[in-house]
Amino acid sequence: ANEARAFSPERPEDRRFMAAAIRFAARHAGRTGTNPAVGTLIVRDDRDGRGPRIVGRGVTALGGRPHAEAGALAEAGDLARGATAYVTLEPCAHHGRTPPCAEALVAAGIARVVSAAADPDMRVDGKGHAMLIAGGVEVTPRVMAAEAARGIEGYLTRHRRGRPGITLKLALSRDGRIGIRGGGQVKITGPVSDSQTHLVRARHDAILVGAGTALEDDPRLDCRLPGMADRSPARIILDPNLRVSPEMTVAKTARNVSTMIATFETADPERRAALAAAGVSFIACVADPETGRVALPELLEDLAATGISSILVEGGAMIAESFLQADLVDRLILVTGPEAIGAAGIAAPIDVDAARRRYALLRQDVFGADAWYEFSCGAA
Ligand code: AOF
Ligand code: ZN
Repeated sequence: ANEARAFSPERPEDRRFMAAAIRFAARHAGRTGTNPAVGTLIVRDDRDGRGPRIVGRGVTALGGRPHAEAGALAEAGDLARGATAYVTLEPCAHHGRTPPCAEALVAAGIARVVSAAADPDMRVDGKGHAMLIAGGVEVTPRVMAAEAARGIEGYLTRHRRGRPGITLKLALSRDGRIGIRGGGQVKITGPVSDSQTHLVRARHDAILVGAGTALEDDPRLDCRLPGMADRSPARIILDPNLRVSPEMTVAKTARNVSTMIATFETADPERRAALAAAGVSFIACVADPETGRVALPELLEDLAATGISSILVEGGAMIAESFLQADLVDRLILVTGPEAIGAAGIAAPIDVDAARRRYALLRQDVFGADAWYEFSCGAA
């Protein structure tokens, strides 16, 4: 209750500016390393009849530093004095590689801070707001918190659960199949949803597929949107028995795009050496004592420890099923194409109707002849 009294109430214009700050933050989504992509807008109202105007904008820099507030304050200069800062995450309170943003906001004379998502990082977690209030700044927290959290889901999940945020994406034929066993890469969706998929790839730290998919499709697993070649996430191949060979595309391009194979320690050492020589790195995994398959929670924990906050799981019915069964999916994307595959097809582990019953629908779109559905699966 004390805390509530210390905060100042939301104002009518707050949601509009916070929404803009969230959109601004999205520019660097997936490109800020282990740091969340945060947006900051500095807004002042000189009460001269012109209404509030934006005098500074900032987004967490590529790689994670400097933080968003620094850029926005630099752009605003003296105009920051007496202004309101809209920040999509609670400003930080710790001396890391940069001084605390809360301190910088106070020093610049910001009169009011409106923040969205709470920061679970133990070094912040309420201390940023406290530092601002102690410095005489009015604070209005949790404005559009859910919307802001959605943009940094991976970061939040890594902090709260010690594993990366998981998005599972499945392309389904009209009759609910995801491909044909032994049939190679089957085209299910059209070009518009395919470019959306590449955009989704760019927003994740890593793409994960099973060895089966890798062997069947020999995929590139990169972001092929024009001008976005450098946005390709790392590739993770779940290959416990090391079946991937050095001749495959992922291995041949491992020098350009970080490529990791999750494999049992018992995997063939010669093949391992050949892949390593091609630039592939390895992450050791253990078997689930019951199923004999890769123990996913342990693997995800290890991947989080390497700094991976978000993973897009893209391939293989078995892999998809394992993630769903283990309740490890935070976001589910289902894209349905117009054609049927027929009885020879591999049945999807989940379809749109089942997903609608189980999860909350976040977004629904039509891309060419395809339908695109996004569900939120967890408590996040
Ligand atoms: C902010 N603004 O733009 C971001 C913040 O390693 P450091 O020193 O950069 O600190 C990382 C932490 O900073 C990260 O875990 C999160 O708590 C916060 N990120 N904070 O005020 C920003 N990206
Ligand atoms: Zn900061």
